Amino acid sequence: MTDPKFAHPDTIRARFSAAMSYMYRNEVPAYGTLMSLVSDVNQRVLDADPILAGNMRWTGQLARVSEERHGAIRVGTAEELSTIRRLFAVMGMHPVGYYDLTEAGVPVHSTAFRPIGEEALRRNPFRVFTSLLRLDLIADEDLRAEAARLLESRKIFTDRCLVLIERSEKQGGLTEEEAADFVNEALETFRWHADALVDRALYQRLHDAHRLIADVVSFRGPHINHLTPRTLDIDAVQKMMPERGISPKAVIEGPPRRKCPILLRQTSFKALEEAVNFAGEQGHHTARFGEIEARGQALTPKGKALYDRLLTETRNRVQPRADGSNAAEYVATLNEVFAAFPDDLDSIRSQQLGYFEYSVTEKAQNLSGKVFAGDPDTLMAAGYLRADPIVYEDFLPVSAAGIFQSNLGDEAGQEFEASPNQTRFQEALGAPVQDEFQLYQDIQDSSLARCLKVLQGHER
Ligand code: OOG
Ligand code: NI
Repeated sequence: MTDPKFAHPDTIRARFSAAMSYMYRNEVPAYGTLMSLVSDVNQRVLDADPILAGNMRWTGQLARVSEERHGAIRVGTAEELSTIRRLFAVMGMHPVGYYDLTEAGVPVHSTAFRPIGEEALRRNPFRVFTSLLRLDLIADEDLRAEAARLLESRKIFTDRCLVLIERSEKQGGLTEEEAADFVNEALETFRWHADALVDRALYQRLHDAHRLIADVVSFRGPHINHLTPRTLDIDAVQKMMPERGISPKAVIEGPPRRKCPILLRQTSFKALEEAVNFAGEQGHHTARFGEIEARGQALTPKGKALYDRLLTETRNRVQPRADGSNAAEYVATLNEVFAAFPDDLDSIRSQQLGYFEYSVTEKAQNLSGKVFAGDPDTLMAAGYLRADPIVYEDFLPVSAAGIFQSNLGDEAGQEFEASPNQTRFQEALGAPVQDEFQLYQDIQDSSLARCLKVLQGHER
């Protein structure tokens, strides 16, 4: 329970997400163009598909979809990461999942800060994919020491922001006034700084080691590098982007288009080239880009394993080239291989491939007072219980690697020893990450228990 004298963390998160979106729109105008394209397409989809619109209203998603987005940042040190964790906690965002990107040639490991629990997710599902640079993977020892020194010397949080985080932790929340202050101060951490911390020569050395290292180490803060609206038809947006002057990456990451969408499909457009002042000398850097995503159903470990297997099989047959020259072949293969993944909700439910949220139907509600016996399948067949897919709230490492690569430049895929290290990551974070499967399982279990209680007359 949130103390009524404090602003609700969900409200602080919604305000912060809106403020971030406003800031990013001003910094990266193409993001504004993308937002309006996404909102046009979403409206068209909802107008054309009243069943989808009805289902989204029923599950409380209609209200959230136009406000929905994720962002991404990259930090340099354990101290930065653990303070970011405390900052996000003020707005009800907690670390979920561990993603190792070394396997894909990107020297970071990551988590997603996001709200937990159906209520908070319905109110505002804003998430931030947060990566920690793996300095230990820089081979050049001098450069590593130099990078570490730069990171130690920078301050990515305002003093006032740190005071407010601490106050929130001590008081158990922030008053309305403090919350407004906090949103402004927290935003500073994510702002773009055109004045680099380094001169051009050092930037170049960092860049040569890996573009991502230059992006993290050369600047005053972990600028938000993209902000991603959620679309209901990613293929339509992908197709229409060029009409609005935006050129997307070659293929959509993730599963193919399906009747029953699963997990997450994403596409992005290239980073902007931005003018940077390197200790008085002009130069440029590319870091920030745009992305859109379509979210489908969260999968169980069994469903996820099937997804992983089919994606691997697809990529063993065709590796999508960055220039798009084999995009059609890749998509055809993806469709062919994924034919093995059931594409109707009954099969997905009976084979326990995906998570569902249960609710009592209007039909049962209208017969109030009646007691309904039977197991969930019987109750569903009788039309008293319904099961809607739970939306996937997390990320996919192979897709994330594709997104990283598309905006880092295609030469950036570098070989690193795959070295997942969740223990080290959690030490840096100062807390364990939560298991995403458990969170979906909890939502499924509690929704079913609630429904059975109502239907069996224990609670009316
Ligand atoms: C993060 C890339 C991953 C996603 O949506 O998978 C990501 C980054 O480039 O920092 O945002
Ligand atoms: Ni993203």
